[in-house]
Amino acid sequence: MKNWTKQEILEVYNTPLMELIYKAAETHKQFHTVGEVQVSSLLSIKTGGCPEDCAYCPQAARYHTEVKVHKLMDVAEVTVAADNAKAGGASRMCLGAAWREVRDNKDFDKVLDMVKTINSKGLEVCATLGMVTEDQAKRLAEAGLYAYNHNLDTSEENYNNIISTRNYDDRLNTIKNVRKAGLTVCSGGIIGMGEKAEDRVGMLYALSILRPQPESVPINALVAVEGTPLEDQPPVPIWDMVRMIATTRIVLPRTAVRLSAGRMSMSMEGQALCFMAGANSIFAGDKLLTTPNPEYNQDMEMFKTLGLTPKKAFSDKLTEELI
Ligand code: SAM
Ligand code: DTB
Ligand code: SF4
Repeated sequence: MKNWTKQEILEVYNTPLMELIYKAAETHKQFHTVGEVQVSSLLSIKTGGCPEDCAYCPQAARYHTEVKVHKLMDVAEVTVAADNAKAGGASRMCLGAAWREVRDNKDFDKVLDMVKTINSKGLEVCATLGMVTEDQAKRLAEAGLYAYNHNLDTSEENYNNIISTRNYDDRLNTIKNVRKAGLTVCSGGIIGMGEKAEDRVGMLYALSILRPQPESVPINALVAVEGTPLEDQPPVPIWDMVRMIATTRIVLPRTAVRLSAGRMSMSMEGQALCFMAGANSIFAGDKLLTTPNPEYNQDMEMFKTLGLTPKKAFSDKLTEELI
């Protein structure tokens, strides 16, 4: 496995676009099945009221956004959502909670029940619940969790311009705990927060030096939400998204690169370039956690037009290959 330097990643990132897409597509073809895209479902099981100050996030209690606080959902409601997701062709379901960290209480027991239930339906279950200890990660693994999402979001240098209530080491430490529990790691970030190309590269570098490397890397385009400090950020040019996905694909050849938030403002042609450049998955369903996402039927139309097929659950290469 190649040990990338920041300079080398920056050179990849700055490659003329057509050449970059071409190289990324070659890597994609070598390590993945062209045209296979995982349909993932996203559910906000606990919404809003979060004590953290992530500048991009509409769920932070301190910002005045339109998000309504909702306590932890019931297992029965989550079960219905999982059945619907499966019927819609999803092979992975991600549960998100607006928590700073997991606490050992009844709510956590409930989340463990949700994981058990969804896993028993043959879906890959992912959760993103904030910081976790090794013991908590182990309990999630025992309940049948497949992946834990914990994003680095940006470079270490830029981190405290975006978030002050925790630091990069806190994030890396949770990722370590997740690994020790034998879970697969999903960790990526956001572009369009006013960061420099060097920050995008710095984030990819930080992900590339993890051993094993993350099995899954979500690339989000900022959804600028009114009331958050980043509300006035201009939309990310589609070319930046394609460039970021292509660079991620080349630097992390075996990883599942996820075209995550921000598809509302992308054309089908723009998304096609993202798939060409190595994107392996989308979130389907008309809502992400709190913000809109393309209509399900529109995405299915896109799959038809582009000749994409939904990926089956648990068909990824083994973790050992990422070491
Ligand atoms: N509270 C947990 C945490 O922060 O780890 C889990 C949920 S949090 C909403 C999960 C991820 O969603 C964040 O790390 C961030 O990358 C992404 N996210 C949140 N708000 C976003 C936005 N407005 N645009 C794009 N991505 C966003
Ligand atoms: C990730 O990287 N993106 C998803 C998932 N992991 C949890 C979340 C996107 C959230 C977008 C803003 C919202 O809908 O609140
Ligand atoms: Fe809270 Fe997560 Fe939003 Fe940060 S990203 S404010 S930790 S829900």
